[in-house]
Formats: sequence, structure tokens, C-alpha cells
Amino acid sequence: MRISQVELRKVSLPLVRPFRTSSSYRQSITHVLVRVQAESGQVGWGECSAPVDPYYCAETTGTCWHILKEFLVPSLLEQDWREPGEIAPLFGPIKGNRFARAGLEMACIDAWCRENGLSVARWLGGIRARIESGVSLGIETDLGRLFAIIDQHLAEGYARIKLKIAPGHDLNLVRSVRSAYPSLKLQVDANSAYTLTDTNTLRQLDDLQLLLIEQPLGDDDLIDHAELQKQLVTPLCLDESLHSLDDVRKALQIQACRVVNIKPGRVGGLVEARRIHDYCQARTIPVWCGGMHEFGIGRAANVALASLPGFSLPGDVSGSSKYFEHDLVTPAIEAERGTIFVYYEQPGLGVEPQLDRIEHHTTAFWSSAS
Ligand code: OSB
Ligand code: MG
Repeated sequence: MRISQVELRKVSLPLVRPFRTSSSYRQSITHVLVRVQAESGQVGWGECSAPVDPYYCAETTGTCWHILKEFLVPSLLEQDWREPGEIAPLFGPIKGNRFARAGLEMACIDAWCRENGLSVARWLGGIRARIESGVSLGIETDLGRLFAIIDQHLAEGYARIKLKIAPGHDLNLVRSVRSAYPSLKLQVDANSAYTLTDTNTLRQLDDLQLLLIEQPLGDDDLIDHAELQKQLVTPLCLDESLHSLDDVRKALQIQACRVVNIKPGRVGGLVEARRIHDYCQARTIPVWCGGMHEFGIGRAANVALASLPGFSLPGDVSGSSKYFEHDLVTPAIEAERGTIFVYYEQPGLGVEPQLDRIEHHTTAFWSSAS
């Protein structure tokens, strides 16, 4: 397949509920959407899910825009590739910038799957008819409000709850939730807010029957995670630290974690995400699909990925209405009794981007043709 034209759009949607983590506060989501058109006329869409600010990772909406326009798109245009595994090698000497790569690769995969009458889930090797869906809740300072939000999601049937924690919003908060919901599938995510000097606090989480503790320490600190994991019974799970299969291999080798969060954006796309899945599956390491508050395009890719057999834990891929009043695609991706349907018959990502809605929320546009 040859891509002859690429369009980029910065698109913003308000969140239905503001989202606070240890490092950021967000009321809206701005992602870069990528539209590719092949020589055959076939179109595909992708989404770069890096946040607007560099508080979760180094990449941002702005860096994705820059790297795509100046480097990734020029290295892809008019190049011949036969299957999705051949896309990333075209990016050659470009370092890092994995969210940017992932969005462009996703658009190419969508176009290629459509051309071949194949759904992305089927191409990946998915086997699940529905994926098990959890929710990730931002930090709420009012406990009554947090309980009301948890109640609402449990009533909707979600299979597990993830709470964001931060120094000062940790033990008391998680203890209160645990005592109110003794049998809830519960996990926490610190977004790298702690250091080994907090080991005492983190060890007390061990008494709260958590499924896992996600990214307690620095994004660049596998060694300290290995040290912490030795002192905890609860499995550690890494998110920010893992940018590639190589990172996963090293983390598991030194036992820096026992569970892996896979986000296609963070690792450079669906091809690398599947490699990580296969590697972990062969070693019986549980994986789950994380989220980046994706719009319907990136969300559809997450659902397809989570249909692979090794995704044995409920992920952060919730129904679109948890985030947005109106998403950008039809059909909207929604959870039903805590699970989301996987498309195997519809070609590509299985969702149709609504151009009028997308244009309405577009704040910047670029085309390789102009
Ligand atoms: O750390 O998993 C994270 C959202 C944006 C950036 C990082 C993270 C998150 C979430 C929410 O936890 C996941 C989602 O609901 O999409
Ligand atoms: Mg996380």
C-alpha cells in the first residue's frame, strides 16, 4: 500500500467530568487525528492520544503535530509497504515520539484492513466477543461524591474500579473505599508520584486487597520499582516506564513489575502492542489495556487490542459516555453490563468518523497536499 496524502487535525472535546491525577487537572481532551489516503483512494483514521501537557509523559499534542508534519509523514509518503509490520521501519532513524508514530500507524492499519476487508481485531488475532471494561476515576476530594461516582459505575455494570492516588490522597482514601466496598475489584494508579522514601506508605496498601498498584515511582526508574516490588505482596504494574517490548523485557527480567499495562500509543502503535502481548502471554504475565481518554477512533483501536487472549484483566477502556457527551464516531463505543462489543465483521476499526462533528471541534488543520 502507498499513502499519497495525510491530513492532521487538532480536535478538542470537553470531558463530562473533570479529571485530576497526581500530576494534572483536565477539563477537556485535545488529541491529534490523522487521516491517511492511499493511492487506491482508501481512507484510514488514527489518533495520537498524547495529552496537551508533558505531565504524564514527554510527548504532547504539540510535539505529535510537529514530529508528524516534519518527520513521520514525509518518511511514509509514497513509500511501498505490504503489511502493517512494514510501517514502523519506514520511520527509520526517528527516535522516541511513540504517541506520534502510533497515530500515523493506526491510520495506515485502518486503511489497510479496510482495503483487505478485514477488521483490525481479526487482523490482530482477537478472540474475545466482548472485552471486560473497568473505569479509571480521577482524584475526588469529597468522599461522598467519590462513593456516588463509584455507585453509578457499579450500577452500570463495570467490572472494576481504579483510583488515582497521590501523596496526601492515598491510604485514608483507599481504606475508606475498601471498607465501603469490601469485595470490589479495586486498583490504584500513582502516575509516578512517589519515591522509595515513601515505601512505608506504599507497604500499607498491601492490606487493602488491591489487584495491583500502577506506576508508583518515576517513569525512568525500573531499578527502584524492582526494589519496591520485593517489599510488597501486591503486584506492581508499570505504565509510564514501558515504551517498547525491550522495556517490558528488562522490567520483567529484574522483576520491576508483575503486571503490564499496554497502551498502543505509549509503545508506538498496535504492532508493538501486540508484540508485548505475545511476549507476556508466553510468560503468563497478565496484561490489560490502559487508556488515554481517547476519542472513538483511538478507543476502537484499544477495544480491538484488548480482544487478544492475554488481556486477562479488565482494562481502562470504558464506554465513551463516561468521557464525552457526543463522541466523534458512529456507532458510539459503549459498555453494556461492563463489557464492550468487539467488531470482527466491519472492516478496519469498525467505526465511522463523523467529519461534520470532527470539523466542528477542530482547532488546527494541516494537509500534506497543500
Ligand atoms: O495513567 O492510566 C493513566 C488518562 C490519561 C493519561 C494517563 C492515564 C489516564 C487514565 C484514564 O488513567 C484512562 C482512561 O479512562 O482512558
Ligand atoms: Mg496509568
